[in-house]
Amino acid sequence: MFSRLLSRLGLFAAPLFALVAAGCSKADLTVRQSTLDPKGPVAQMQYDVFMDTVWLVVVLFVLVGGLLVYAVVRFRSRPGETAAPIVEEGHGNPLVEIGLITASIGALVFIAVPTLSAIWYTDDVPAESVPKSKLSAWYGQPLDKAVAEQVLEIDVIGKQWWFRFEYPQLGLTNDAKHSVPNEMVIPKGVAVRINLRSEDVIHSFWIPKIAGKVDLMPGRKNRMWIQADQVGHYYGQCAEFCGDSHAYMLFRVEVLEPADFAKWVAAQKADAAPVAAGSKAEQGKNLFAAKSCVMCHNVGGHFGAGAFGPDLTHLASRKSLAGAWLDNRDPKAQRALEQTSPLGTEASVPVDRATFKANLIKWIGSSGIAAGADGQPTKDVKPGNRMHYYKMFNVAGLRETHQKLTADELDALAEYLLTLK
Ligand code: HEC
Ligand SMILES: [Cu+2]
Repeated sequence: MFSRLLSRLGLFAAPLFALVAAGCSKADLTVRQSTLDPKGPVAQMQYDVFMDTVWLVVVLFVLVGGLLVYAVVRFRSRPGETAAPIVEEGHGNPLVEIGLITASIGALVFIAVPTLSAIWYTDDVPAESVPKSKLSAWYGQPLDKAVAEQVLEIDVIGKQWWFRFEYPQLGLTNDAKHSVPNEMVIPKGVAVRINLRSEDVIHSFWIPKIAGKVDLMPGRKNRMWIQADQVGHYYGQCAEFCGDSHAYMLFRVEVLEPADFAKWVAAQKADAAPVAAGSKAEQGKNLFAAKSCVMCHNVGGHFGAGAFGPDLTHLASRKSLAGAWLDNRDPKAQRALEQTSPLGTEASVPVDRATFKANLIKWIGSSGIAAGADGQPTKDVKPGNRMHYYKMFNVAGLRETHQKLTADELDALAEYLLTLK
């Protein structure tokens, strides 16, 4: 009887165990967006709270489940036994009741202490991390000492469906025509305060291996801090449903050695280099002005009007495109590296020019800027994306026509954008 019970239990338990075992190999836990592979103090703190809770719940599960199984087995009716009389309802055992209430409170306190301290810890940069920053060096000129000893501040602005990053202390802002879209770059081992805002709806900022998630709310400034302890390439994601292309609203975090970070800042502040006269790129640059791209995009040194879409001044220095949805590296080489690298996904292969160009053509050609075969805007890459399609008046008859880009025009635009290092 008892063994039959056990084998029945086993029938249910076996596939469950198989599932758990299959889902939990070490490689699976260190995938691109894994909270179980923390790479900085904030993520580590969040992981620790999670594990505290898991262990407490495991203990409770074993205790309660064990008592239940014991009661079922011990008090089962045996063959030949007459049915036991139903136990009369009584007040119960006060000692057991008080014990259980005390144990429940104890369990809650056990979870509350690390949870509350983690909430305080993740809210703002702890005092001991403050004097480490080297803002003056990164800014390229001496700063006031009071300013120089502040932590590095990054303003993160959520838009449908991409992130804009601004570094107010370093002069990399949208107002200064030098904002950084889609790929946030930070120095290794330095505390960074993140100020979160939204220019439209609610978004949420999340880099599973480094920290998160905190919401970006319209009309409100939220705050968190991060620090990454390993150089590398990390994957982030909007974690609050924000419309059609929410699932495509990714971003990247590039963690550099402080010296490389200083070089990156200097490069970002430079204007775009002039394009060679008579080149395909020059043709693309002219199209960029003629085909309304300038209305939404800034290219420092070339055009300076657009602020609605991402700043493209240093587009060609980025590893991804369109809210980090399209990867400009060789995807096969990157996957292979991620599977073999002992560090997991932190290593990154360099950008592949052919992949980058194909992505640009795919993006511009399907963004609604170019009309599809039926004359209607196409939006394959990111459904509903805000890179709009303009209806133009054609000179001959002042009739509305759709903005169409030929394959040659797309090629020229891509060649131009690829010069924006
Ligand atoms: C109505 C404004 C608007 C116009 C006009 C416009 N864009 Fe965009 N563009 C956007 C927005 C918004 C995005 C971000 C889309 C997203 O990721 O969801 C974008 C993204 C891009 C990106 C990817 C940027 C990145 O950092 O990943 C490129 C490249 C680009 N546009 C090129 C062009 C070109 C070339 C033209 C002209 C043919 C053009 N855009 C016209 C608004 C515009
Ligand atoms: Cu979102």
